[in-house]
Amino acid sequence: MSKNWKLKPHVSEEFCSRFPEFSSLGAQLLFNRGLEQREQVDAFVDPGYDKLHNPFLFKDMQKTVDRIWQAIEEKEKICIYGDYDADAVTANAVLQQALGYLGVECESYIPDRFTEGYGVNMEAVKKIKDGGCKVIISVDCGTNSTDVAEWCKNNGVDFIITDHHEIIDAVPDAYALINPKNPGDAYPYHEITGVGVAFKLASAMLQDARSKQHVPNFVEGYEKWLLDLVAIGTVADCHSLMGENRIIVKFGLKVLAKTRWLGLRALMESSGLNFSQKLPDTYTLGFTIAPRLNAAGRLEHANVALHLLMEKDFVAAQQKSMELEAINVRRQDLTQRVLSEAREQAELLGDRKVLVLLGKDWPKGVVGLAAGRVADEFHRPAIVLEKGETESTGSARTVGNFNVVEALKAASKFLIKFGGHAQAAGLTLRTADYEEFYKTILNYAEQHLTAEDLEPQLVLEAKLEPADISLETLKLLEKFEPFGVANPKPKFLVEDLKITSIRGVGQGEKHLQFKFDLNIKIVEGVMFNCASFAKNLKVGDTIDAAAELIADDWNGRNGVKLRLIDVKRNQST
Ligand SMILES: [Mn+2]
Repeated sequence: MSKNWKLKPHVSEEFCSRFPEFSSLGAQLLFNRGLEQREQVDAFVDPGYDKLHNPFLFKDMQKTVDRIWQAIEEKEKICIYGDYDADAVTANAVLQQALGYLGVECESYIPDRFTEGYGVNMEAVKKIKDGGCKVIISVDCGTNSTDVAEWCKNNGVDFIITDHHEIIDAVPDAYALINPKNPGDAYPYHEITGVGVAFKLASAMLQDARSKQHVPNFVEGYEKWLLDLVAIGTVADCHSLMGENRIIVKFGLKVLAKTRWLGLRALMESSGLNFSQKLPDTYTLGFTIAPRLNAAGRLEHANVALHLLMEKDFVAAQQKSMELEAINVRRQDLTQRVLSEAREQAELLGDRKVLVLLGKDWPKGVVGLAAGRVADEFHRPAIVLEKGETESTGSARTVGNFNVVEALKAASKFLIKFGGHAQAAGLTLRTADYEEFYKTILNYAEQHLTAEDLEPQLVLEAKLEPADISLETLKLLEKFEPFGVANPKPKFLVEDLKITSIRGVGQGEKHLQFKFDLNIKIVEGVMFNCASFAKNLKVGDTIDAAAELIADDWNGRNGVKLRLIDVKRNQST
């Protein structure tokens, strides 16, 4: 089935005239990203490192920095406590590395997904205190651990929270709360991730160390070597890549190509990445590196990933990365198995507007991945749960503007716990209430899920004229990199493509290679994993396409071609 194509409204002449250094196509892309003021456009085009915000804008930053110095001087033990996803694991590593540079070895603690669940738990904090730690620094979590904050306060532990999550109830009474969502905080950027906040603390410590001349042989700009991991965590956490995150990711990608993290180097080697030919991009971070870091916490324990990142011996790092690679292969197999069983169940449910799927032996670590895929494939909100005797745990993913947390709230009397964002949430359900829960969710969807939400949509940024299919446009697109959330790789509408050659390639000929006659020139195109409709196309047909413009450097060529994402038979033929 072809998707519904939505072409962005055409930019005005007046808007184009304000940015004369851009072609009208370039102006259209700026406009589509909401970049309308001169300063916004300049900051976007030139995301300079010196434009990162001052870490001391966080309300509790100075207090935290002073406390850490005190711990260093008095040789108090510090423990960094973080969750098990890639954002948290990179945050943990970044902070450990920076404090290590300042001469203090920190301990780290990551809860077990299967026995402890996410967030800061009291049992763990008690254990950490019994182990002699007086300072606990949380990364990517802790904002809503009000009970832990109170316990720490009463038991002689200074609990420093670094986090980016919303405050749900009360502000925790912690020693410090470094979170842009802290009421009254002056930090201006709210899209920062967990690893971003950890990096801010690291930068603040390093700045302070320099001004106090605390560290002999202090290397100016040392913190830049941390940026590759910060970029990985930021992309993994699916936050906007506009604003400060754009600067972080842009520089992080440069640093990654010559990374100093031996563990990361080993991981790239074992996953077949090689940057001598082509520099890493956000796709590499999001689809190769982050899934591997996440795999450890999904199937076993996130310490496997953290210990790899912190490894100082390359041979040991290679061993650890092979171990992680093997876990990731298992994670892929498990996801495929759960996905195929989930698909079968979904088919049986017919045209129910929301899919709630339940399976024994669907590991909790991968049900979220399966829910995302099911929602995508069936164009419907999906909830996928691991079925347990009494409790079933899983994840929800949405489509369109349907808010899954609100949907879960409407059915909360059947839930033991739930939480998350509009697009994605986690939940634990009383297994016996599955039927009632499903009915309630369907009722809610009946009222709140619109026909538009259920329509598979493809947003196209502009119509690409034959003359725009050029190296010049490719250069324009490079200025918009790195792509990601809030700054997607542009997809275009290309009309009247007359097929002069078509050929199946790859296993089972699942990819198609085209040549098109565009009157003024011949253009090549490629379509990966074609649907059956595309396979019926033949020479002489004229099609319209939703496509990206990509480089064609095969055999030393220096050209461009179209990567077709969706095609439709041209209406006028
Ligand atoms: Mn996070």
